[in-house]
Amino acid sequence: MPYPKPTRRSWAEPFKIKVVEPLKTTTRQHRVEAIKEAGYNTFLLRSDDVYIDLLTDSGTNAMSDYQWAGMMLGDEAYAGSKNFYYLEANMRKYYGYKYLVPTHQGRGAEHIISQILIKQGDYIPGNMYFTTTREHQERAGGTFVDVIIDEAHDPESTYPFKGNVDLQKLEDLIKKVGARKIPYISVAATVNMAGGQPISMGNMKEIRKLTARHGIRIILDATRAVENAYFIRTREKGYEKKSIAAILKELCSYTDGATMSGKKDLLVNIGGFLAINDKDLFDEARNMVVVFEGLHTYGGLAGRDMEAMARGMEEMTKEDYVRSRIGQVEYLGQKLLDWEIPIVKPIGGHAVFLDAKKILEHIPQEKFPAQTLASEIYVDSGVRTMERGIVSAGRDSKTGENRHPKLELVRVTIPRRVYTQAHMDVTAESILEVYESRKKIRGLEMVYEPKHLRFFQARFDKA
Ligand code: P70
Repeated sequence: MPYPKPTRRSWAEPFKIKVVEPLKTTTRQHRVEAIKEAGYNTFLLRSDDVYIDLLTDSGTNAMSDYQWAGMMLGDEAYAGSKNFYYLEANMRKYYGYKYLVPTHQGRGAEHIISQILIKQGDYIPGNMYFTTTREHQERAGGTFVDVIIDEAHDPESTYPFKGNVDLQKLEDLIKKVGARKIPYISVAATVNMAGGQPISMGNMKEIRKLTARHGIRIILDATRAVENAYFIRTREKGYEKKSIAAILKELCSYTDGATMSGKKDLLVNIGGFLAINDKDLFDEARNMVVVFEGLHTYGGLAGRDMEAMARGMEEMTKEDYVRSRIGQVEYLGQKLLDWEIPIVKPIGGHAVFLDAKKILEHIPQEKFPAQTLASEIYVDSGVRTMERGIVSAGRDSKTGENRHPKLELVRVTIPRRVYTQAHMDVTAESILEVYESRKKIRGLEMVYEPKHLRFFQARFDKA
């Protein structure tokens, strides 16, 4: 009997499952009460009340048997653990920087580099803000200046490298405030708040040229640089045949150092580091880490955590892994696009970002459309997502006024190697359900606002 031949898939998850963690389903009534209790903030839900957890890809990854085996080799010495030296060697091999300072996670490294390099009254340009990064820059007395290209603020633009720095904006800032007031430019790869969008190698080279002329450093936020490398390979001329590992190392080679949240690319649950080429800066960083994190050979981590990170580095650049990782995000995003649900285009590396401004166009930004949408998706299915809009943007540190970001998004974030394609289908169907009943949805009002990084603990009520 003739039958329609399906198009053959070119990839499947490059692993099989050895251990499982049962998921819990809940009733709609239970979820209505749980989200009310949580002040309509998905950060305040208990994970026990969540079915599919797409809050973040940070520290939520599944480690491999190779990493778990490494955990047993943890050398829990206070000083000079062998796991540290292995991590240092692998950092040099995969990222190419000279010196390593381990930290408990990414913001630990952001704290140290900000305190060392930023003086009161300095300016730190960057390709869009990230919450913790900007917070540390401001605490050190600096002012963050967004120099990302305009396309990044437009969810509809399909420009392939929406993470790029606008060199004119950077040059204008240098002219305006003078290079001496710019200790470094903070360049993220990929750009989380823009929708997981990559920066091109060509752009990075141009940034290097421009900053070299003015003696300004480049500090890379390498948190998701592997995913960025994949986009360079698939989208940038001249890189089609290069390995992910070679692209990653080349990208880092144009920068002076990096802050890293190991909880993403490194396929672990905790950990981070600061990497730097300058010996004097390294000495200062090593001096600071003992005050805030721990001795310079563990930085707040157990030996086993450093071992898992070192082994994660060996797995993160494997071609089949990266393709399936980004392929899974793409699969979910494409489903939503097929149903004409507004999302940020192109589909990002670690998440699909729903355009809450468009989906809930009847709710003004002051009534928190993205916060509202995230809580509605949770009530519909128990799928947990995250607000990335006006709540996350916080208040201007000088005027105290609310910032009004152009992007009002809900991030549907995919942990690495954790969920299956069926989980993606269930998620997409829930988003569609909420999308179809969008006209009935009302906004929220904020009833409690914490002082720092308010999105984590803010509470809301129905408006
Ligand atoms: C997320 C997490 C962390 C992160 C990042 C980039 C590009 C640095 C860090 C900090 C966790 C998070 C953080 C703040 C608000 C919401 C969620 N991103 N740079 O879910 O690293 O968390 O290890 O200190 O994405 O995107 P760390």
